[in-house]
Amino acid sequence: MYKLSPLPYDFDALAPHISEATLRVHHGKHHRGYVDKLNAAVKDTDLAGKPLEEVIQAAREKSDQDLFNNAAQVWNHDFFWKSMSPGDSKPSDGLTAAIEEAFEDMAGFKKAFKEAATRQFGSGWAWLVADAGTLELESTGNAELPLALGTVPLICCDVWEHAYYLDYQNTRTDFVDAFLDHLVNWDFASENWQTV
Ligand code: MN3
Repeated sequence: MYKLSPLPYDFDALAPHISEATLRVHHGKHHRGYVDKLNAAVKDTDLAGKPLEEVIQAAREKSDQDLFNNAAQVWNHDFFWKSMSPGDSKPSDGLTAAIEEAFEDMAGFKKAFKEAATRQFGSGWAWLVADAGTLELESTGNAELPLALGTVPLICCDVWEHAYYLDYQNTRTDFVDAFLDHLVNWDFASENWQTV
């Protein structure tokens, strides 16, 4: 059985940037729904109990879109919760240097990430990834994720409407600004950068 990972902080910890009401429905209904559907889909199959990454890969190989969507959305949400933290954090020296090389400075990074998050039409995700030691931005639709693309994700932002509608209604850009200015867990991003 796959489990719903607990949030790494309290439900009210990201307020006012993300409200307790949003986190409760996003984690307790949306994320839980993907976990439940994943468990139902792999029950009594040889994929039951396999690492999530293997399930995602197997679903892709056999073009099982339903299984892919639920497995990938569980992975994406686990990663998204870890991409945020309530406290102030800063990128490591190494990651700062990589940001300056790729985007000139932190303002350049934020501008580029915001573009990646807003050009994704409809539901999806924005990712800061490392590709062969260079930072890049990716946008993916629906449940799609960078795992199979050979890049290493450092952080992601959920840009499905359910991530921001209660707090920001239709203004995704305001949500992404709040994510970039107040919520990014740079300790997590820096740890992921170290594995590249
Ligand atoms: Mn979501």
